[in-house]
Amino acid sequence: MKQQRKTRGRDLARFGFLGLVSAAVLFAVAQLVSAFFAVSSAPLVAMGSVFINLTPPWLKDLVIGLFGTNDKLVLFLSLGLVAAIVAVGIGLLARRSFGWAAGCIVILGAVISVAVISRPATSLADITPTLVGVVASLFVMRALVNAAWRVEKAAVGEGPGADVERTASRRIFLFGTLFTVVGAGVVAGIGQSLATVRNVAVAAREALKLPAPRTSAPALPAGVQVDVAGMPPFVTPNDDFYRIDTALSVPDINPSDWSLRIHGMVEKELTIGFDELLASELSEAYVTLTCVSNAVGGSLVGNAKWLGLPIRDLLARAMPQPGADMVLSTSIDGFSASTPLEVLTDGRDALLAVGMNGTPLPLEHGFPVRMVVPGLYGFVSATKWVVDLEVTRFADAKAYWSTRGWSDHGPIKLASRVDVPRAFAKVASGKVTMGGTAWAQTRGISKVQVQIDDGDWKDATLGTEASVDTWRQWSYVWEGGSSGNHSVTVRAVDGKGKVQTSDKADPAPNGASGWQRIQFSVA
Ligand SMILES: Nc1nc2c(c(=O)[nH]1)N[C@H]1C(S)=C(S)[C@@H](COP(=O)(O)O)O[C@H]1N2
Ligand SMILES: [Mo]
Repeated sequence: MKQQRKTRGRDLARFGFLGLVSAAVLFAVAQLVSAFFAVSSAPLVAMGSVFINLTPPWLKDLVIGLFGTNDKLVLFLSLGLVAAIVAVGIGLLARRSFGWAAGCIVILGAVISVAVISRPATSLADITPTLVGVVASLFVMRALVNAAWRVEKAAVGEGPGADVERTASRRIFLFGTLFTVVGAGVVAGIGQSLATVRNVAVAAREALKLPAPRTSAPALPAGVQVDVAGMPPFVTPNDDFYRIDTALSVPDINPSDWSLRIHGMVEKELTIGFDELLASELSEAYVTLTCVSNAVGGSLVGNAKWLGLPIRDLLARAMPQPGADMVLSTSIDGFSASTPLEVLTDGRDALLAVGMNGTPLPLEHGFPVRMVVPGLYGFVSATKWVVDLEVTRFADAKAYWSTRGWSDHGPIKLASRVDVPRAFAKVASGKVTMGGTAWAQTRGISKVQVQIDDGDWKDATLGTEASVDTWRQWSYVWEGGSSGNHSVTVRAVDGKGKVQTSDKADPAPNGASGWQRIQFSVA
């Protein structure tokens, strides 16, 4: 009886496992073939993207809050887990009926195909990788099912040769699945490398030489970087710049195919290509970007020198009509942002950017062209891989996150942060040099104050201001205190004299607020 149950368990495990392997073949083969089609033709990318689009604000907030910029990895892992469970189910079904299991694989293929077609930059041909994957998967499943049955039959076999057959059938199943698993891994790996090699944006970016700006950013004054060990650099290197977007795979845009259409409530609709953009009067500016999902004290903020065409120049050519109050910018991958027309025309450095810290935009940061708008959170302004600007009205159109519970306006809230010491750091006794960052883009920072434990608020020393559109560093020397636990709280005052509010707010729907307090201890 016990033995029987054990045997039955093994039989089921064998089929569950072959389901898993068959599904892996589908994904691996499709991954390989997708190198020759649109980026979103890869099943995991397409399914993940659809899933992201369905993400409600609380979930986005939770995932970004918990995992920060690892949010995509988390999505892939969860998706993989769900796929694995479904695959095991299909394998078990195959023991009852291969036909039904095959039907499930076909249905899975259909679901993936729908996901692929629903992506903005795909056509019908892009379901080819999935179809090839389905065929390969069915083929493999048939073979593994046969091998699994052979094992089960051999188990009850009697007479001469039965033992030999038992061993042989087990070996065939074992090596068959092993071979398939390794094969799937190799195929997926080759697919990954092929996709990189065939990526036109990578090559185009390397070949691109950006023109010099007509208007350069003023040189950074001395003292923007305060002299405190452990502070982040005043200008964030591209590789360290936070990345937030809904794109599971970075759009692969050939700049020579890129164009931007400006239309809607304009007198003169126009389209601008990449060469024309590069040949126009580009400006350069330091602008600090901030994500609305940044929690109090968080790191979804970065400062870079951007090179681009002032968006007001483009809008002036298109001539917005009276009554228009918004520009809806759309990315090639379907993301969109609603930016007040006024903000884009009031003279601030709102750029159609092509350069970041002296290089073409990195692929993840919007290559070849993105928007950068001082003073607004990224979700309502900083469209990467931008291809369309529609002049419209807030009453008539809604952007990506605004249809998912977030606000349709997003001015950046006055914020300040402690960078040194780190939370829960142990500092030596004696003087403690503290440092941090504060920002209130378009208004600037006029004062930062710190409070140790429950003491009086003390003015911090401000680093030099580069511009009102950039963050500002601060430092403070604390005389030190008794050994044991202490806390430091920070608050800022903006250039208009407004004090940062202590009212706590979550990131959704329009940005976090509240003072950051961190704990540390003196040795
Ligand atoms: N195409 C596209 N552009 C986008 C987004 C996106 O999801 N897709 N996210 C926006 C958000 S929420 C932010 S905070 C900024 C982040 O820009 P970064 O990744 O270069 O830091 O990009 C904005 N532009
Ligand atoms: Mo964001």
